Amino acid sequence: MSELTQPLGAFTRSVSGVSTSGSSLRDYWEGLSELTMSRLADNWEATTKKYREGQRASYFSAEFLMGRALLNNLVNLGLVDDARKALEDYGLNLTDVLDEEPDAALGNGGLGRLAACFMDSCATLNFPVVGYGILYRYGLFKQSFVDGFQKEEPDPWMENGSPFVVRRDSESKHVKFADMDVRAVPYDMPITGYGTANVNTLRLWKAEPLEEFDYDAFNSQRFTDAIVERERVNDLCRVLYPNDTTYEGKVLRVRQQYFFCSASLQCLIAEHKEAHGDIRSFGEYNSIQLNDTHPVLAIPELMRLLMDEEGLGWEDAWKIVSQTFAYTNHTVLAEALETWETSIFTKLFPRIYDIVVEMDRRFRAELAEAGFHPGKIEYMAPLSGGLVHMAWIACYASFSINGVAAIHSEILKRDTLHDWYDIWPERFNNKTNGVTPRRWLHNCNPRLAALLTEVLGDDSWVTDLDKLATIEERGNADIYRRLMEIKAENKRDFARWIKRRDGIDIPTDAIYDTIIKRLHEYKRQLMNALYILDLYFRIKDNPSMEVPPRVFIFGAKAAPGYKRAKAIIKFINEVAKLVNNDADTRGKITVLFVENYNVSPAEHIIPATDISEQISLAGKEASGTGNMKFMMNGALTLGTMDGATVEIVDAVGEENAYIFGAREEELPELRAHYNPREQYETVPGLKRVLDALVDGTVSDGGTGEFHDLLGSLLDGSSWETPDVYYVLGDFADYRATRDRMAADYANQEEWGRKAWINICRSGRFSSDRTIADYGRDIWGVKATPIK
Ligand code: H2P
Repeated sequence: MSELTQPLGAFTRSVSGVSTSGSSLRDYWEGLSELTMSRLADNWEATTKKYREGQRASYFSAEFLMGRALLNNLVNLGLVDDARKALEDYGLNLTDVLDEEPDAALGNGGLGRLAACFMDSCATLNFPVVGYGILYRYGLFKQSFVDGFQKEEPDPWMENGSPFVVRRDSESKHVKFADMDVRAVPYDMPITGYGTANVNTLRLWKAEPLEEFDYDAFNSQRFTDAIVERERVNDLCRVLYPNDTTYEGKVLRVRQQYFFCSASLQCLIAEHKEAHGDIRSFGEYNSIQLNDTHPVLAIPELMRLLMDEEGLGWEDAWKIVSQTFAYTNHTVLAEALETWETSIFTKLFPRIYDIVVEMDRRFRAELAEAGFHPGKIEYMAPLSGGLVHMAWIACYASFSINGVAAIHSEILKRDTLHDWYDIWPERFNNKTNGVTPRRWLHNCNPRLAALLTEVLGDDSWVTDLDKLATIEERGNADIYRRLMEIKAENKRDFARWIKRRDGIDIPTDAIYDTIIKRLHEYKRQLMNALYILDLYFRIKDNPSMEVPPRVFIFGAKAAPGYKRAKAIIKFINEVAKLVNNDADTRGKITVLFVENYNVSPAEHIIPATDISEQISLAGKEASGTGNMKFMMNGALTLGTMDGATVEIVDAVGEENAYIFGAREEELPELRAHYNPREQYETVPGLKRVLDALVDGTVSDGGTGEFHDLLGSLLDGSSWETPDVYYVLGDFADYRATRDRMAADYANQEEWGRKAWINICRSGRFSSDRTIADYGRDIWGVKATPIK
């Protein structure tokens, strides 16, 4: 019997209210989770207390894409083997129980997942950092395919409670809007680290009515008024917004942003005063990292709290504010530069609007004094054209401004934020993203983890990924063979998983070639699908053509309002239908579009993948983080010189990756003479696949969406130039490179050698490195172990 058998039984009975034999898998999951919570409680409390004493940082983010918590916590507490044995004592297996946990999908994609990796690294490094966000009732929507079209359904991930979220009523705060007052109730999630007793905190706020009911209204028979009012407050945290919001969503979105910023700041101020007495030292002890512009309302809100609640004057308050905030930009696309109609501000919080007006006045005066051109001042001002410019406020008030990969940070300085860089070059810095090697290697790929530990002689790589560099030279034919065997076993696991999950059969003896990320035109999933269709036609033309068997894996959600992205999903599904059902190509090429892609599916897909598709148009993908997860798991990158792929290539050498496509610096020149129609006519294969969009080969179900897709590539429209993302321009090189890569796979030893080099050189893409950089260069925090 395992040490955990008895307590597991007790916790499971207590959640199910029946005997262990009558308890469901879900009850066991909950029981084991409660048991885990009981094991970390004391250290959690001790960590929280200790962190309040010294210098600390807060990570403000509207998104935290956490995924599942139980396995991660069991690993960190060293309880995996005991838990497995305990469950066996009840006739159950750990994997089945872990599968009961819903993903906490409080994010849209890379930005939210980065925040989650950061939480993991902060805890592992014993850094006094707390994450602050929103407890959405519905996380990212659940995706299903109906006749190949994406359908969205709400995902009530916490409807049955969550053992890993603890409500802390006593620390509730009061957040005021002009039209409503709400209670902000914190729900805390423990963040365990690897190889440490420290347990950090992610604090997610939920909005509730100040009083559960307006009893007067209720008693005077106005039931519905009372209930409507209550629902209005509950609406606040109901849904996570996708990146492109409609006008109706905007007011609510701004409300959400202000809500969590205000509550978090009130909390930080109260804790600071308790620990240090004087509010004036707030900026010396606190750094707040703004994860994109979503939490930028924290800037005027901190001004308000310092002036209106703490009695400071503007100058003193501004000094504190400009010591406190640091801003991270995550994209050069339009969404990087959130702007809100001033009417939203005056409606929701007139006082915040007044503060922004005063900021704007001072900013304009400062620049005029320094001799700036009025046109430039107008462009850079916090308020202009009837809009509040959140990114400009962030740049004005923050002492640090960073991009998320070297190339991206350079583009910020050169283009997106060039005017600010001109004035305050010292504020700009780069922090290349990273991913946690616990979730994305150690936990999701145990076979590879065991091999690395064996070769290194210990498992110190789990918290010091650079250690892998020291074993690179031990690579030999035997290691490469074992690596390929591990990959093959992971493929068989993955095939079993997808069979069980979705009832789909896929070959296991094939190259697994994967693209998993948010669906966006710039990420060019369309180019990938066009290649597959072209390959299909080539095999049809020449059935005896030698092609290594390949499985093309997709995972992607499209924002519900993003029509063209949804059309691309339909197109990929159409290609899958065509290719998978044709006897001429069956077994040779298979397309698998994994429904409802999320963190947990990624944990199955990545260890099984051979080829990591990172094919965005150069200059558009700020960093990418999937590219790093694949590299750590021995997939080779097929990509453009974009985002962090540039640094991956720098680490492994171009000979250990497959790089194609226009370079960012070449594009302006290429574009000047670019004619997509000419590509269509002259690039081999292109005409046929593009025609297939509209000649009946595939069907958009009569929606006209494929006509629109084709039009966007060939003709553009009055508001956009044709082929904005240069799909046709890069196609020929993509095709040649991808063909060459597939052919190279035949040499397994050589492939294994390249995979080994990728794994061994992935150290710099650990989020431990990233967080150490933030801690040292921006936050000034130090490791603060409780033991
Ligand atoms: C974004 C960028 C990625 C970047 C990530 C984290 C917004 O993620 O586009 O290039 O790696 O932030 O910095 P995503 O597209 O996946 O939502």
